[in-house]
Amino acid sequence: MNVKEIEDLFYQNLNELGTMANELNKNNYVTFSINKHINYTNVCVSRCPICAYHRAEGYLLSPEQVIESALKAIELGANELHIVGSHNPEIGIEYFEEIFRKIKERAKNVVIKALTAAEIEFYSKREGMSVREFLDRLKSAGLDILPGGGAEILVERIRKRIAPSKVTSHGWLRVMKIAHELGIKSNATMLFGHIESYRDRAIHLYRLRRLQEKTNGFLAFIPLRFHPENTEFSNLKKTSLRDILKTIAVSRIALSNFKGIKAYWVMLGIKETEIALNYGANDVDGTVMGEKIAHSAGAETPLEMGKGRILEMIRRAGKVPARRDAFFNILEVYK
Ligand code: V47
Repeated sequence: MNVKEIEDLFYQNLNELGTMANELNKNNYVTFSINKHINYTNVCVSRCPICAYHRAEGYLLSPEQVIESALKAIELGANELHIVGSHNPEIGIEYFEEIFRKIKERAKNVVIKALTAAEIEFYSKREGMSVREFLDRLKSAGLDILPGGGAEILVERIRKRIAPSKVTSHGWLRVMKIAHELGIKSNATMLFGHIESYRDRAIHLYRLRRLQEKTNGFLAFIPLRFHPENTEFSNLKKTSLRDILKTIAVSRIALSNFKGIKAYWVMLGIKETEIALNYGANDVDGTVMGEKIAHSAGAETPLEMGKGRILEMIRRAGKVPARRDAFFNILEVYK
């Protein structure tokens, strides 16, 4: 598929797109994981205009606090940790090494999904290390997967306005390519519903599809609905349900080489997520158990969802819930 073909999809009839996308999810499963999000700091030198997370009072969790929070979640059944923060110049590689190593010592089977490509670029530069060397060190300490954040829109003209001091589009894709070459899988996100056009979304999707053709290192794609509250774009309205469904459906079609298309309930909303499951999304992320980035920008969803509520949401959509691990292997099907 080329950019034009992807862009054209955005102008197609929504119901037809939904049917096409839904059919691409071969079995009727919608997956989820028992996971825990931990945001280790919000102190950030990049201060992106689209982000509200750095605006609250600054904090930095100690390695012990992160580890304690992780172990508590593991006791509650979490098998996947999602650890991300911001660009805090006080932190060095040893901070992450200590956290990953100590978590793995206590819970060797838990999967550590941590640090976006933007964070990897920032902290490796701060250390004066190459991205490869930095990732290699973190992999040895226990890092398993890179989450998909920080991608925003992989088009420089837009990026300059929404995230001017952060990793470039090329830089983001480069970190992912290196991670994949080192055997570290990753996800990819796209922040939509702000100042970008359909064409920009199409370029973003095309670039991800191309990299996936080369490396096959991506697991899931997560379209993130932009929340304008407390950001420099607070004059914008949240994008519509129609736009969410269209974007999910186009993503499923354009990224047919990705295992998962996540409807991330925290950012989409619960009702919207349920509908998205019939428009090409085949995953709802997980229990999450506490998240700060979307909620600082006005998300009204709960801070966590119990397994029971997740099963209910998936079944209401007419789908079969299946618990997965972080690599998208099915662990249990709830018939
Ligand atoms: O990187 C920032 C985005 C991301 C806002 O990989 C905003 O499994 C909406 O990446 N409104 C963090 N979004 C979330 C994320 C994620 C979530 C779930 C699963 C995975 C995964 C990754 O949130 C940031 C940024 O792109 N963001 N500000 C905002 N105002």
